[in-house]
Amino acid sequence: MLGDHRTDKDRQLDDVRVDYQDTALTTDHGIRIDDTDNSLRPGERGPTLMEDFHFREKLTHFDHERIPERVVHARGSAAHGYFEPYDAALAPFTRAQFLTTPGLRTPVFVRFSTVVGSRGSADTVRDVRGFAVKFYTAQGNFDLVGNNIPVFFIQDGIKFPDIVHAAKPEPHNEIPQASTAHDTLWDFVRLQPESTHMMMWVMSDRALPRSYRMMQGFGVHTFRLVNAEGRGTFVKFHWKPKLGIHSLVWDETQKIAGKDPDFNRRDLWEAIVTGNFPEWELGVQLVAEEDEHSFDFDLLDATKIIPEELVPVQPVGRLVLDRNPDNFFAETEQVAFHLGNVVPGIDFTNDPLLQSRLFSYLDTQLIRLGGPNFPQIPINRPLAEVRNHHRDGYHQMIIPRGRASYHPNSTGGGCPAVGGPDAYTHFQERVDGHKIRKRSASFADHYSQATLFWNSMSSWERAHIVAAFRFELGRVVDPDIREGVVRNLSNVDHELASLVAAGIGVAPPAEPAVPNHGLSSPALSQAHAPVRSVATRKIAILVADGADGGQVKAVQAALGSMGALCDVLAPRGGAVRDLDDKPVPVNHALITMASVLYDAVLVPGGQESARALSMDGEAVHYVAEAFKHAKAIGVLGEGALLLETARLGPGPHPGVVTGTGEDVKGFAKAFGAAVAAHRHHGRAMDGVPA
Ligand code: HDD
Repeated sequence: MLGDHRTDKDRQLDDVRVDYQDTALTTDHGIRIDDTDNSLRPGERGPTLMEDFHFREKLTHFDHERIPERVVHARGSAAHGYFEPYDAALAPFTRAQFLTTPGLRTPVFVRFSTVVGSRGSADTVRDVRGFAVKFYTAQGNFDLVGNNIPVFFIQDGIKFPDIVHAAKPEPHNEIPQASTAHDTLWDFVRLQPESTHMMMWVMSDRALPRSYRMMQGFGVHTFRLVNAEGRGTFVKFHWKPKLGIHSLVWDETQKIAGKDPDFNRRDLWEAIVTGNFPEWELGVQLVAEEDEHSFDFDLLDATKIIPEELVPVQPVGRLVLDRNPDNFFAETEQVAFHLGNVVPGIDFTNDPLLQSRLFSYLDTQLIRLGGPNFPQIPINRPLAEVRNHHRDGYHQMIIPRGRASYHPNSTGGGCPAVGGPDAYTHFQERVDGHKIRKRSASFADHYSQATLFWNSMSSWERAHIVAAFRFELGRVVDPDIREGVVRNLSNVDHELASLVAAGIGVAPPAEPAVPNHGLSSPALSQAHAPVRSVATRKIAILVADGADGGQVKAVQAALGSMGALCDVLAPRGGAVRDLDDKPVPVNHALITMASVLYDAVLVPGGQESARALSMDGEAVHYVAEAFKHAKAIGVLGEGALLLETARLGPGPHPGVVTGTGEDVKGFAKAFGAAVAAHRHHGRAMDGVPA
């Protein structure tokens, strides 16, 4: 579905879009084909003939259909949209016009991904999520290739192959898929303490986003903005989701991985199809060059954040995704991001992780996309004009005319000309030093910010982190590795390490040399995420024959008007009959879905329906499981029977909303508020078997 406007990128893609309606089948060379079901053979039972050019072409193309998947971030999905700055607030800091021209809509293509799993792995695994944005600006493409976690595992990119090898499935048997719960990753972690801060984030709910639309994005590195006078300002980029930051719970993610491995991909796709365009706000943290050394961490160290309480995040613009790709391979798979794609006004810093990426992204596209002309692939083509002396190579798509393919030249009138007001000029930084392989002493503190993160968590976030460490380390076979990690964690917080140790059969660790510093950063906690909204939340309404059809209609209308998406589920597909023998249309049979695919469950009244559902293990499980996953549950009238059958323990329970059925509107309001709160972690739910 198209958004309310078309971008220049969208129009550029028109040139290569192909439709097949009312066309005839041809070979790749345009010859019409009379039969594509039978190969050419002498006699009906004879061998296939070599001269069957259509057969050969069809099979050859098929045989060569796959390209290497991305070495990391192989699984992803993407969408088109636009970015627009709110105002010219950044004009004193950067020449980048797309950031400083109010009302200017720059087309973007955004790809979200998991990191470790292969292309066909499940969406909801515990992992970092990629958040890569290609801005097609009038000054050329700018790629902001970030993640949903603001720090990284390592400080120097020379260690990237090591961390990725350790995290990927183990090399001898390629197990486990899309999971870090195995020996090699944790062996790396215990031996490379700089990864501790990142592992705290990965063990937190940040690694289990409810939706790409409900997660933050971060440029991670400190970049540099450069203004017209050449003055630099350090900058960290942040994306904040309009719908707030929300996560799934671990048990739920594992079940979704089986029930709907495309959960996040489908969510993004459907949100755009239904016109609920995902939106984020771009924010920046700015640090003047002269303040470079005024923090107790190094701005060039990608394992550190700048706490928002020290440098506030200044909102500068919004990103809206309003169009799904036409073709997954042509767009989502072939898009090539590269940190080195910067436009005038944005520059790098000497962050050694950033510097290494400047090499890796270009290099990887050469093997993945098969040669140096990948920038000509439609999704990668800039809107800005491309003119240079690069020539030839596999799959050259343009026909460069004239004799001059060198500079300087007179045969081409000296063109393409060098320079001009829009030309990129690198920030002039004085650099001086000996050639050495050494980390700066300012990169040496690996624990303070891990502790800051832990201290900033609410009690339920801490419980989830401890459970995640217990799960992951519980799957580690080598006891030395488990112990090593626990020792490491003790430097973060002694109680954390002791709690983890208690769950994995490791002796409690010794008190660390440096005690917990006691500092926290409230901005890090999801418990403080300000946005509560019912918009696009999915609600399962469970019915059987004899349901109160009036109630079903009324709650659907009330919740729908708040922006919720309601599905009616029943033991069978099609329709059930209500109290008055009227049909209630059913969206899905219970067995084709699961409570884990919804944000909340609601059971309307109707004695016969409630009785039938309470005898149906599938329906009872919906309620018990939603309870276990801290989701809102609503029951009207006789629907309460399901709460009893699900044996949830004595109420009232936070987030479980009951109503008599007389005031459906009032009930819907209270239930809507419970759904908007996302989860109700204060419940006593450990004893519920689901
Ligand atoms: Fe990377 C892909 C994000 C460090 C090397 N990376 C890739 C993608 C994202 C990130 C979102 C997927 C892009 C897409 O959707 O196509 N990577 C990050 C972040 C990092 C980071 C936020 C740390 C701050 N990456 C990093 C390092 C290196 C790489 C240190 C190597 C030195 N990353 C790659 C790569 C990939 C990639 C091998 C694989 C596919 C691709 O580039 O296009 O070059």
